[in-house]
Amino acid sequence: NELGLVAVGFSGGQCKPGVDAAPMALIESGLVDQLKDDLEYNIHYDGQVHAYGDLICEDDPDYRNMKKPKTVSAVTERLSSQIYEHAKEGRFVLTLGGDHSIAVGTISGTAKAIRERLGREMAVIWVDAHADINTPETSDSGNIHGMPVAFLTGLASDKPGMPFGWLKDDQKISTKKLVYIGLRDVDRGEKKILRENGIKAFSMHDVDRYGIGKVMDMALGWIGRDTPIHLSFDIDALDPMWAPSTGTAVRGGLTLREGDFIAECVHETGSLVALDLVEVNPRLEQHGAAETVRAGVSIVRCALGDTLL
Ligand code: DIR
Ligand code: MN
Ligand code: MN
Ligand code: MN
Repeated sequence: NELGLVAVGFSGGQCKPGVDAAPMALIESGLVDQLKDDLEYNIHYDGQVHAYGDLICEDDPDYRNMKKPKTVSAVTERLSSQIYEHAKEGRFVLTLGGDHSIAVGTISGTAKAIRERLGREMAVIWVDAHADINTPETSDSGNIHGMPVAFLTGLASDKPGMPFGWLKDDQKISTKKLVYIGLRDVDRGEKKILRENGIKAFSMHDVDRYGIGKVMDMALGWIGRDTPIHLSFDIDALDPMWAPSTGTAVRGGLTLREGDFIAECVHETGSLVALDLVEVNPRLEQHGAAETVRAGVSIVRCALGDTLL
């Protein structure tokens, strides 16, 4: 049970400071000790929360409507190789964010390692209130945390030498192997992208209609048995009742149990190779911060094999 842990204290993919404090808050609440002692993982961790100070670009003007393109590009490129180094050793990779722009780094790193090690194309389960599949041109905000899926699937790309030009084909994923759960705040341009590319998405409407048990059966059925899975979990998928301390909270979300259930089901497949937990912002809410951190710890424990009985 080898686990690579990467703590990413990065907030440059959106505008609210504080999301960089999440990895330390999660670790201080006992997450790493629990993974070691309760779940018996052998943890490979460099002991740091990476802030990538050397990569933060002072002169970083908007490019194609993206905010801080050079900084986010440099950080995700560095993170991609950190993740790859763990994944190529066959370790499970746990990334504690940070905002969701960091998924450009995490998913590109595991996708490449899984191709090389197993000769397989990896699937991604994206649990989020948002689809994060804006292209720079469809984005209203310019925040790159709303765009990672577009770059990872090749729906958006940059030429070599431009910000996300470093992303190569072997680091990308197929739109056919992507599944969303929990969506409820999807921009108009994103709806068009989802529709035109036939991307599988289970919104909160589907959770209401079928229940989370059936939704998970359908989501995992779409991916198919034995396909390596990267789970990217945005804490704002949970209802603000359970996770209020996040940058773009949206009402009408998953209960904490539904979130844990998703993580449990993905663990049970035996095919989970990596997990991102992102967008916990312990600086936003006076009272809700501790609760939000606790919800994050719970999701990670469930994805890593903790069971109720
Ligand atoms: C919005 C919000 N769709 C955007 N995205 C968020 O800025 O592109 N993603 N909050 O988590
Ligand atoms: Mn997100
Ligand atoms: Mn979100
Ligand atoms: Mn939004």
